[in-house]
Amino acid sequence: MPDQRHDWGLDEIEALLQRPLLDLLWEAQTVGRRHNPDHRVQLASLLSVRTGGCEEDCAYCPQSIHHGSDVTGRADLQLDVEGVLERARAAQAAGAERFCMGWAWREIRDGAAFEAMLAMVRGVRELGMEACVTAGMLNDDQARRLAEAGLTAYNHNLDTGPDHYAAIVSTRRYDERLETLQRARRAGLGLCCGGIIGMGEGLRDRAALLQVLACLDPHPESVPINALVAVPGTPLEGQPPVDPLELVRMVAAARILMPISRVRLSAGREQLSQEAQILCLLAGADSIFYGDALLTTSNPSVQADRELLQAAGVAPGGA
Ligand code: SAM
Ligand code: DTB
Ligand code: SF4
Repeated sequence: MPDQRHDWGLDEIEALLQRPLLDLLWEAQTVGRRHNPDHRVQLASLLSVRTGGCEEDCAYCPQSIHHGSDVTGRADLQLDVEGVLERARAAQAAGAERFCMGWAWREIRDGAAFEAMLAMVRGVRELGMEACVTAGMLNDDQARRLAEAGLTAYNHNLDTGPDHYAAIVSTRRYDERLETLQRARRAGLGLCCGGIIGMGEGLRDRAALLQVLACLDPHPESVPINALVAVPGTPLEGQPPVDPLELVRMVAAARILMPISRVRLSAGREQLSQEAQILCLLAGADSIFYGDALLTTSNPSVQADRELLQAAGVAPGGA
């Protein structure tokens, strides 16, 4: 594809993020329409299979044992295979094409919980849905077994730029995140990898995150862009809300840099007006998380999202 590059420079991306908004939107739409002519929006539903009790100290995350947020200590909260597949069937009946499952783990461990994860992946794929798992670091054998089970993509976010990372997470290195991504890729898995804005980062950190993503070859097939949900009890609880137009810019830049990737407008939509969300769609977002909950926080209702798509005049689809 002539418009896919993997050699983006930091200054170039920073300049892109600062373009006059209407120019940025115009270019993002031009790129987006070339690859998704009807601008179909994929609906993905999310389920937390294993909630809370995580050893990592990610400053944004309510599931870390290091923070005083609500879900801490609910380490026993683990759903079983049939319960998860029931939720997947319900999500499909409501219109979702992709089912994403989360485990609050630092890394995957072998044993009954991993065997159950594989069974969940097989079950979701048998329904004809895409399946995505996010469960922390993994080894080569685990990646291979997930691929064999038919997993569509492994989600592992880089969250922010390399220089800002240590201010957000101290229990693992950026390099370890990149190694996990490489391992998933080597096993033949699709990648879902993105980040969060609103964590006190500068424009250069946002550009640096986008640079790392866009220099992956191939690009991640799926790029979630989250606005921080500032959860009480987490170290980032006092962060000011993200300016919606900053999110629009981030989505537009991701669309231009990674033309054929699915750019997912992820956490933080509840804080956005319908108009701001439509601007994000216009900027190139072609997927949303659909369903009343994200992992531990709430998401706009299914009804509100039906109204959003109706107001924008876009049809769901595009698996
Ligand atoms: N433990 C695994 C990991 O960290 O890779 C998987 C679960 S983790 C909750 C998945 C992603 O959710 C994180 O990488 C982060 O990008 C996003 N996330 C978590 N808490 C968030 C918040 N409060 N606001 C926005 N995004 C958040
Ligand atoms: C992603 O980038 N965002 C989703 C999904 N991938 C796993 C998770 C958002 C979590 C928001 C906070 C919560 O609900 O706990
Ligand atoms: Fe939360 Fe994942 Fe970090 Fe654990 S590794 S604290 S679940 S973001």
